[in-house]
Amino acid sequence: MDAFRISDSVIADHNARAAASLKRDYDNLGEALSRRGVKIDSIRDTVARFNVAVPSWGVGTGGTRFARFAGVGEPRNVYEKLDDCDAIHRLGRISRTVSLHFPWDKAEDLGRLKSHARELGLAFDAVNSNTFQDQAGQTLSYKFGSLTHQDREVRKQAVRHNLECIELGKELGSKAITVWVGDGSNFPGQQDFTEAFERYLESASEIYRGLPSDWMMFLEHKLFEPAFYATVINDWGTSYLAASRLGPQAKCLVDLGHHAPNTNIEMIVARLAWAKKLGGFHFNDSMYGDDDLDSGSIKPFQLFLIFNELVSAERRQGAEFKPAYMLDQSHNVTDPIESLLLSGQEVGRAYAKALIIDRAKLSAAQQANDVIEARRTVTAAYQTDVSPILAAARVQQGGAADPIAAFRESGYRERKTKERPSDGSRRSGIV
Ligand code: PSV
Ligand code: MN
Repeated sequence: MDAFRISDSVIADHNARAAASLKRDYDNLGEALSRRGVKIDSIRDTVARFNVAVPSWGVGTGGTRFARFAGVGEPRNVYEKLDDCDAIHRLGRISRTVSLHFPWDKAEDLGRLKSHARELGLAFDAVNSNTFQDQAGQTLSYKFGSLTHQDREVRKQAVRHNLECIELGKELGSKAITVWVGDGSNFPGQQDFTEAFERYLESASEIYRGLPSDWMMFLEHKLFEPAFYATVINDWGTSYLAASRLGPQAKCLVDLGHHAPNTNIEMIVARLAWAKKLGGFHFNDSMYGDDDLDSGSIKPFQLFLIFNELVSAERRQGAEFKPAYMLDQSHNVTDPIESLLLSGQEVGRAYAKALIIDRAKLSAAQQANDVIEARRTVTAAYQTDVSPILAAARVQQGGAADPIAAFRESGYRERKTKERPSDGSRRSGIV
């Protein structure tokens, strides 16, 4: 049986119903923006070129440390995960790429995986390694660490896995590997901080030496969890130190959920961008810790301020500035496809709003210490409803005016529930 795919005609019918009101809203916004010196078509076209990768592990229902409540019609293998990523891109038109996680996404036949992605018009973003869990049949355990483990043999095994991820990624056309390790300690005195960091640098250099010349290695820091007392790559400073030591192909990856509460993440972004060490992002949102909630759902203003720094770096550095943008979320109580559609939309929204900031006015206000005018300039952009720009960018590329409404109209989930009867096993997500 051929897998059900959302057809162009479902999207076209949906768009036909939305066309008149979208045109009116777009024209009205265009007029308001032109009074502020902003050309709406140019913002729409810039937003249309933006890409944020979908995490393969995000299309299945996630879980917490306590439980996982499986959804219906969940993908059962990497091919079905790609099918869901295709549905997301067909409707949302902001996620042309998929970020794979090994060994979760290891396919027997890489050629088949590659051609499946090609047929769907998808490409592969950074690959992610996993040395934070033990896998079936694995010789040595990561219970006390992986790249930083005291035992050289465990470190070698973890390095080998990362090198294998690079090989798999090469086959698939990826150009980067993201390395996150959960290594650290749970109690004071458990680990020597200096020795653990030195071991990390030694292992990471071995991975770095395996990078093809056109690849990047992204180092992802995280404050805590699963290590609850001290984590080896705990913050952006440590990540920057390590990336600098490794060399120009190593850069830092900022996952929005990996900081202490109230951390000024936009400032970290500015610093790393200035140092030319900002490699990529994992977008999500959080209230407390690494909650992995939908992007823009809790702190949309922070997301906008992050994009303000990104646009500012883009203007300063031009084409040379090209971080890899990815979502990294866990969907526990929503349909993962709907969460990912909405998240792509919110990331695009933050970008569009940052693009319409009057930067000349902002800079003049900053120079003159006109605090209120500087703030008003930034918030004027934030308070503008850019929804018509996002919808027009999507429709221009064949996507849906309202992706979630179109997803529901398409009957995709109902079809997948029939096509993919659950076999009761846990296929994706983290518990
Ligand atoms: C760790 O919390 C992390 O953010 C890393 O990116 C992992 O690869 C991912 O989550 C696993 O869900
Ligand atoms: Mn992450």
